[in-house]
Amino acid sequence: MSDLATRNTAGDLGRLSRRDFIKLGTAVGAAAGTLALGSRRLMAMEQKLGGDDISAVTGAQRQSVPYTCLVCNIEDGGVAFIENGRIVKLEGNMDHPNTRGKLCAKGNSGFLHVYDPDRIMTPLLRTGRRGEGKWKRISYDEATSLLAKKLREVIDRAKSEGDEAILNEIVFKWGRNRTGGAVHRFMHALGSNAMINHTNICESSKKVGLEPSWGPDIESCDWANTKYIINFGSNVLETAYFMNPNAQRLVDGVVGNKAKLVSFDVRLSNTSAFADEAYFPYPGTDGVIALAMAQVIMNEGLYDADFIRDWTNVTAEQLRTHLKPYTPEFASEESGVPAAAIRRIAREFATTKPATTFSYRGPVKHVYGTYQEAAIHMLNVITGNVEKKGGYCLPRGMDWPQPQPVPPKGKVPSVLAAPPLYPLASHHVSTHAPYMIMKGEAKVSVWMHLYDNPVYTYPSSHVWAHLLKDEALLPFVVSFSPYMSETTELADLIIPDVTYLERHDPESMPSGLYPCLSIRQPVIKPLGGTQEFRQTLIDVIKKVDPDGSLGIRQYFAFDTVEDWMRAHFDAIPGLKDEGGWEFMKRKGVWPIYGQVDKTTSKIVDKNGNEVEPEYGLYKKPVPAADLEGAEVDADGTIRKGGKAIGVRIGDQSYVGFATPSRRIELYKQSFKDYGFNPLPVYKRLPSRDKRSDELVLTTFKVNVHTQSRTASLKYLAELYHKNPAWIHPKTAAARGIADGDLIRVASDVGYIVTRAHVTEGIHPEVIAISTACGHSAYGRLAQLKQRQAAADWAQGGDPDITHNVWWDDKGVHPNPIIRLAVDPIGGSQGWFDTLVRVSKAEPGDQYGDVEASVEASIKDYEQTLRLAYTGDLHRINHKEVDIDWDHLPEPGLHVGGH
Ligand SMILES: Nc1nc2c(c(=O)[nH]1)N[C@H]1C(S)=C(S)[C@@H](COP(=O)(O)OP(=O)(O)OC[C@H]3O[C@@H](n4cnc5c(=O)[nH]c(N)nc54)[C@H](O)[C@@H]3O)O[C@H]1N2
Ligand SMILES: Nc1nc2c(c(=O)[nH]1)N[C@H]1C(S)=C(S)[C@@H](COP(=O)(O)OP(=O)(O)OC[C@H]3O[C@@H](n4cnc5c(=O)[nH]c(N)nc54)[C@H](O)[C@@H]3O)O[C@H]1N2
Ligand code: SF4
Ligand SMILES: [Mo]
Repeated sequence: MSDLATRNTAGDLGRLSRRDFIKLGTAVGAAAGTLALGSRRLMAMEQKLGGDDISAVTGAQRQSVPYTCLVCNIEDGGVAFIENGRIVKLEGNMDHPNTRGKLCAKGNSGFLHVYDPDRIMTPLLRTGRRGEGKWKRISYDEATSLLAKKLREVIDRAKSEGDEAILNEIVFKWGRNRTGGAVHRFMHALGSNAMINHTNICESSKKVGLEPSWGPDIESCDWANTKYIINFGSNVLETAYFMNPNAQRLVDGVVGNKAKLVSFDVRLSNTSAFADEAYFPYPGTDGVIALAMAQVIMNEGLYDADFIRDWTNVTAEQLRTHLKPYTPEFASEESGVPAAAIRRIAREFATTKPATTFSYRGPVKHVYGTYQEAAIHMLNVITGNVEKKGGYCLPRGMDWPQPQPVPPKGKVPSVLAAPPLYPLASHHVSTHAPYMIMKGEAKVSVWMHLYDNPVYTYPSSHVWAHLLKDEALLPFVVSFSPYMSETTELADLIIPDVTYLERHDPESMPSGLYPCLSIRQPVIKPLGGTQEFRQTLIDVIKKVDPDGSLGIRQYFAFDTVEDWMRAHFDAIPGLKDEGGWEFMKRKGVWPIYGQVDKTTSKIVDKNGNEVEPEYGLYKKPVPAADLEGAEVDADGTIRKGGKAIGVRIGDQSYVGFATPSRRIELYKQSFKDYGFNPLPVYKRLPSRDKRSDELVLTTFKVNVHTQSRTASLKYLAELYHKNPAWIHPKTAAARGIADGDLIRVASDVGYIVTRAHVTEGIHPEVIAISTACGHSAYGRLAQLKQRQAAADWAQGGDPDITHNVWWDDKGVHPNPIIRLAVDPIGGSQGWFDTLVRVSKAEPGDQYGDVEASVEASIKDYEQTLRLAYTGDLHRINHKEVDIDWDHLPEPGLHVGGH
């Protein structure tokens, strides 16, 4: 009854017009004698989202500036509201077609990055031993001169010795790089190819499972219009790629469109909790479940025969033969998911149209994760759900031109960037860098880090600390971080970047079905004379090559950072006519497709009609000019100049997919060339055969934190700051562990001491620990040292942090005990394969204790190399592949991954 009453009231209020509000405001205001202010405040209450905003305190109109979020990497569109030069609020940009005016909790809290009292406000030069915490403040001018001098020394040595390989001693490692090509420009200008990113600890086996098959590295599901979704190990509602835009549309689909959601996760994630059906497979068995579903679909004739015939490089018969071993009963034995459920879900998926899968790190962060992704992808292909409304679509991003001239790549491939034993791993194998350097396979003179915290974020993270402390192996280490992270504190020189709200970047993220470009721009003047990374690059290059005689300076001929941005955006047809860079500064995003309908949240035109996204991209016609002089093969492939440019079906010529045959290549010849199975297979992992006293350790992300970056944001830390280990009641009871008990979690490289969170929401053979807590650096709040004095390079204090923190548990970080184990195909770290022994803490154990051995991790490295295509275990694991094992391609330096 009261519920109804509340709703009625809300309904009446909802019908009040703007005029009514102002009238009301005037009356109230007049009575209080504050007419003008009263009405303005009330106008603030009825603000258009993303539009005008008025301070409720002073009545002042706030300035609004659009930007692109980067609290996580989904790149939502935002609008910052500024009052007296200070950011007071962030909101979603209503013009961004995928964000639709909504930011998540992290996005809303992002301005705290700017005002983090422990932010590094000046370049710092190390004065004590590495990691001792002794720094000297220097100017940006001194800092960029020092870095330029170190780089120039390498260049001069390469010249005098006539050996360009020396240039690869300049190494750049990034984690989150959203610079729109700036780092590549910088490194290639210097002549080095030695660039590595974090993608192999992120999701690279997903990418390698998809790219050779259909071109891009990810899918974009049409959540809102679908009728059936199978989620394999992604946590769309709180993490996952495109988290905020995907979560919005997942809810639209499930609630608004009555789509069914079936979710596979080893624990009850918030996404699984929201699903119609949730399953808890044994870790690393999603692939066999997908293969069994594919078998059911093929055997029962539920597949899309036309799509397989016209658009793949396999026949239905070939698939049926390949899938023969993967019965639902076999999949059930491996995964623990009932065979009847596998069969029924397969039938439902194939007969409910449209349908789509979505998958993220759950299936791929295992050794052989590439096969798992390829198997899941195949379900969409054989049911013909690809690029359909409500189906499994290609990602839609947009490109921007690079300012001319663009430097060519370095002349010599880098062994760090493209390890020879991983020829299919097109996204680097960055976990291997420390081991390769320790073994003398790569020499480093200058090591630069951007947005990168391997001492916290990598598996066996202690190995990175070990490497970074070694001044012989890494003689000069530079960090561009504005925060004193676990990694940055081991640098020699820090040249702090500004925060994402104070700098320029071009952006495009395929976070929905509407492709768009967006920008980052300073929404306020960078605080305290700090300088953005892009400017630092310009300054360094100008100092490396002061007179242009090295031929490097020409690539950085920008007077200002804004000139650089103009060069990107003023050259885009269509955007240029609307004002180019000036348009982007005003709107933050382009194109503007329409507006967000207030009741349906769909993008509509000015008449209220939905602006439908484009579907069927692969069916666009090949341009007539391209067809001139082209030839058509017997199988319909259109070729020109030796290259496939499309597919001929009947009398139509379609562009097809971005693969060598323009079809979806479920059969991957490149895999076979190295002795891997060209079609997706299931490989039983060692974790499946574990001892009964062992558990599989899984880590996961939570909705209000991003990687290592947000523990110092008060609003978020208050919501989530400790991470006890999830453990099943039966598993806990067998070890005498009760909820809240201190426990030891030990792998073969070390142990941590943490607490137990006993819950039924987890597979009994799994223990799960969230990531984002347990910092040993990253400012005072992250370490719960908020009462300590600020460092002298920081911004000072924030009473909300020094006097208003009620919690006394910062959590325990699991990464030191996570074992290195890499997928030999995609080169991706098997995060979820570490076996651990869990027991009650031992006498003397303290909460937060961590022990980890570098020697043990080196053994893991040697072990994982045995799986690489040249290794002995590879042959044993791929006996079924019909290949001349004595004539595998020689490992060699290759250009992949540059
Ligand atoms: N809030 C938030 N959102 C983020 C990020 C963030 O830091 N915070 N980071 C962004 C980035 S970089 C990424 S890569 C994405 C990652 O997005 P997700 O992949 O969605 O997130 P994860 O937590 O890494 O892992 C997903 C799930 O896999 C489960 N899992 C583990 N092993 C298995 C398995 O064998 N099978 C199945 N089915 N499930 C398993 C875990 O329990 C976990 O719930 O998130 C992005 N979005
Ligand atoms: N146990 C466990 N570990 C994981 C994961 C997991 O699921 N479990 N997930 C993994 C995944 S998916 C990923 S993508 C990686 C991410 O790993 P990383 O890319 O290493 O981590 P981030 O925390 O995103 O950012 C690293 C650093 O960027 C710097 N930084 C922050 N803001 C700025 C800025 O404005 N400018 C500049 N220049 N620098 C800045 C800070 O020093 C910060 O520590 O972590 C992985 N680690
Ligand atoms: S998901 Fe949240 S933090 Fe990530 S970009 Fe979007 S609003 Fe920002
Ligand atoms: Mo990631």
